Amino acid sequence: MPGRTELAAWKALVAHADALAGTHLRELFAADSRRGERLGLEAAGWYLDYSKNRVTADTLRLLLQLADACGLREHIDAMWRGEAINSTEKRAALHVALRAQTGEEFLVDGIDVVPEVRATLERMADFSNRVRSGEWKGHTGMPIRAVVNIGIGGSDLGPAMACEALRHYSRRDLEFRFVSNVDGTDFSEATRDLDPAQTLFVVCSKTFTTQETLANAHAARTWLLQAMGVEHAVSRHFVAVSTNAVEVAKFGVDTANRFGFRDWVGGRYSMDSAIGLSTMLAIGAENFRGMLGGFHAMDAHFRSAPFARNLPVLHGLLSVWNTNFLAIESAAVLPYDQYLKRLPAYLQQLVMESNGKQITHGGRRVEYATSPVWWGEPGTNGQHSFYQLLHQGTRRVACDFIGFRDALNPLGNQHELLLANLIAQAEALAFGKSRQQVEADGTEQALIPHRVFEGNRTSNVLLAERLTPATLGALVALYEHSVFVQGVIWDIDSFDQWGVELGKQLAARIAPELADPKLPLAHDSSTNALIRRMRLRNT
Ligand code: G6Q
Repeated sequence: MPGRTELAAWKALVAHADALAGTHLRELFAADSRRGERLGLEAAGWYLDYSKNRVTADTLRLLLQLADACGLREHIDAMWRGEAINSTEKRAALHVALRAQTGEEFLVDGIDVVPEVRATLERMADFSNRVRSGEWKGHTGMPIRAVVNIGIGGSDLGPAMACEALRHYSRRDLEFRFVSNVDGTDFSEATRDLDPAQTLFVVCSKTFTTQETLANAHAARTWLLQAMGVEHAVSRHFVAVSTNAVEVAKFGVDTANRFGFRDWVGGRYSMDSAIGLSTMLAIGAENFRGMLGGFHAMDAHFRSAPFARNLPVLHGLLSVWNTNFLAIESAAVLPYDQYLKRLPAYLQQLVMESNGKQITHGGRRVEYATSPVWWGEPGTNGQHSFYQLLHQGTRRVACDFIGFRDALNPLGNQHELLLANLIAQAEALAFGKSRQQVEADGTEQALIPHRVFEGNRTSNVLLAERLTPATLGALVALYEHSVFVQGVIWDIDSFDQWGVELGKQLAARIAPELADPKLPLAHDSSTNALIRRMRLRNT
């Protein structure tokens, strides 16, 4: 198969981007009075307005041709069939099976995995009902009042984001904390005001070998045992979520309290697996099922809608357009909802760990850019911080604005203010403010260039009626599938993460060198000097 840049659709897009370079969004809107509605699309409770992307009908037609030329339909089918689309790890990536609905079947190596998924969900529901009702007691007979999730990366960011996003639906008499960093401060600050007798630790680790998580889990064990005195207290205060039953048992967690999942669930795609146990403890089993329903609604849309009307497909293709043909190197996710304050961090991992790659499935180096840099903050806070660069900086950033029509916490007219800001920002980025307008304001001559906004800056607006477990699920599924679409176009494995290995190996070598000043150092001169400097505390 020819490389991506050899495809006719790719070449046509390069030429098309050139031809479109001088066209401003103002002209595109002026030429079509219905553009704002025509370039809009609704699915699974979400409305995407993509009219403020620098695209025409031709752009979309060529992007859809590119998708066909890259075999997007076949790749989606392969994912759903449970094929080993994670080519470097030779595994399926079947997170869609985690939200399968009645009657659906997902096969991995010829075995339907849905019954096991269902059984795990039942066990999670039973356990969380017991904890939430107070039936589950700690070692001294007291009910649980605080849940501390210990995990990192994919075993932290999803539940941490979801617990925050769905706080409105959560039990307010249960406290939820998340410990991920190997920095002892994280654990110490998370637990300093907790009562061990009423604290439950949920240790989340797919492998149960992750250095940071094991260090924190051991710290938690020590913290608990110092208060309880007896080893068997552990079984009332620790549960584990892991694929590794052997290591969980070695740690001392009762195997009855292990919730499993399979290796076809990648860490950053695992928030709706048993890794979501803390989320279920917070919002209850019914709401968790509601969230899975939202994921499933977006899955079903992604699987069946024609590409031209397919929300994740268009979202992904627009990202490819921005990245490869408009040379936009960065994307900001800007949720206008305080509950979504952890969404940018969650998406950073989902997007950049998935598509921050440079080697194709076939082992060749790519000749084009892959994942943009993703970042963001909730609005309106970001407006008083980095939006200056979005509007007038020399770099282009593609923005995703996210908002909800209904306020969960209505307070005077604050929700209208919030939404007005969201809509205004997208408008300002696209249309800017011309020199003539600035002059007409009577602006002092010297300030005119400073007050001009050139506009023509790309954004998507994603709107839903209300932040619910279902709309959150659908939103995450939208991004998961968008990332997949981009990975298919770029011909990379979106489901591995070899890039995190080297640092881990070197840290494992340096840790003992820091601890023992007598060990000889054989790194480069900078690394040696840094190690020596940090050893000083020991000498
Ligand atoms: C996610 C990555 C990574 C992983 C963490 C934690 O896709 O694989 O972020 O989730 O390294 O791994 P464990 O769950 O095995 O502790």
